[in-house]
Amino acid sequence: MARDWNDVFLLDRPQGDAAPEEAPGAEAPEQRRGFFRRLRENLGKTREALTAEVHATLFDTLDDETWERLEEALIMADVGARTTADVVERLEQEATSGQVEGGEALQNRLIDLLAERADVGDGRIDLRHEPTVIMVAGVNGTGKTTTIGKLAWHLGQEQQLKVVLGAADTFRAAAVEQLAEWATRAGAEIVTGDPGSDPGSVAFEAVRRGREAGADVVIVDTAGRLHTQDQLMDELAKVRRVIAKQLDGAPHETLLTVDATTGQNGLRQAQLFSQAAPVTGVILTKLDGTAKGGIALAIAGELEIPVKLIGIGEQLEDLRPFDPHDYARALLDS
Ligand SMILES: Nc1nc2c(ncn2[C@@H]2O[C@H](COP(=O)(O)OP(=O)(O)O)[C@@H](O)[C@H]2O)c(=O)[nH]1
Ligand SMILES: [Mg+2]
Repeated sequence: MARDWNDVFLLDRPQGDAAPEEAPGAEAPEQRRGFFRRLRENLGKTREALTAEVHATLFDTLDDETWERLEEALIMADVGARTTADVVERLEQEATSGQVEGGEALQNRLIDLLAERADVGDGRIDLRHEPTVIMVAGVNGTGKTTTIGKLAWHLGQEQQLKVVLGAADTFRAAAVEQLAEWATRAGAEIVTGDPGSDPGSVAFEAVRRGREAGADVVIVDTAGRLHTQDQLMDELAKVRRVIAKQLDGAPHETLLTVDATTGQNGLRQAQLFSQAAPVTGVILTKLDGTAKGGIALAIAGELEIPVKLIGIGEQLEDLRPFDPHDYARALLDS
């Protein structure tokens, strides 16, 4: 699973003679450590609560109450009923059969089991198409435009790829301006339509322009607010069809933004969207707020959709690849 940007992006780039730290997209290890430290801080409350419960249960006599209390604590942390039940059942089996002994070993095993459940599908983003088309969907306010901006920056500035952005959220003029600002920072080209114009035609034009300009990546922003859920899903399906008409096999990635602070509601959103379109990955945003954090494990574990990126703020450096093991450790560590 991906820990660094260079692990996330699957590129056809010839391996040059440059030292690894000079390769495009390489970053200093302290950047990753800094992000992880902030993630741990943000999830501090959840970690304290979970760790206290783990100490009160796994480090004590193991009985039925142990497993019930542990389940409750994980569900409170947003881990999701099914993932929690599976993980705790497995841990109980291993503990009663004597496979894993001792409080600390059980705690470590719990971290491993949670990480395993979250490690589903391919966490990478395949950029080997010409161009690769990424469609970003999600409920209004979950962080689509901001995330696209950050992603475009990493692709354009770090990976030195040519990026075209499609501003297919034509419902709000401000949405286009917001994306245009990010395009400038990222050194990306932007394709826009008139306010209120057809989102499909903007998406179509963005992909057309991407092909014409020999872009490496085209990222299409979409609207997340329509009168009804059905209308929203129809619109997304239409944008997808239009993109496919312009380029066979596209969109290659459909990424869904989920606001982590919405907890189990985020899980339901992901469920609905993935029924309407083949979602290839989730971007979990706002892990810097009141999020309990377990939702990352619930989405991956229950929907089998990989969480590819996580966001912990509004700045450029606040978006990073998701690593299940690091994440489980940030949630539950002594
Ligand atoms: N705190 C925090 N705010 C975020 C994050 N991602 C996005 N936002 C903010 O959430 C708001 C909505 O984001 P936006 O990208 O416009 O959402 P969209 O409607 O889905 O395009 C903006 O004010 C963003 O700056 C995040 O990871 N953390
Ligand atoms: Mg937006």
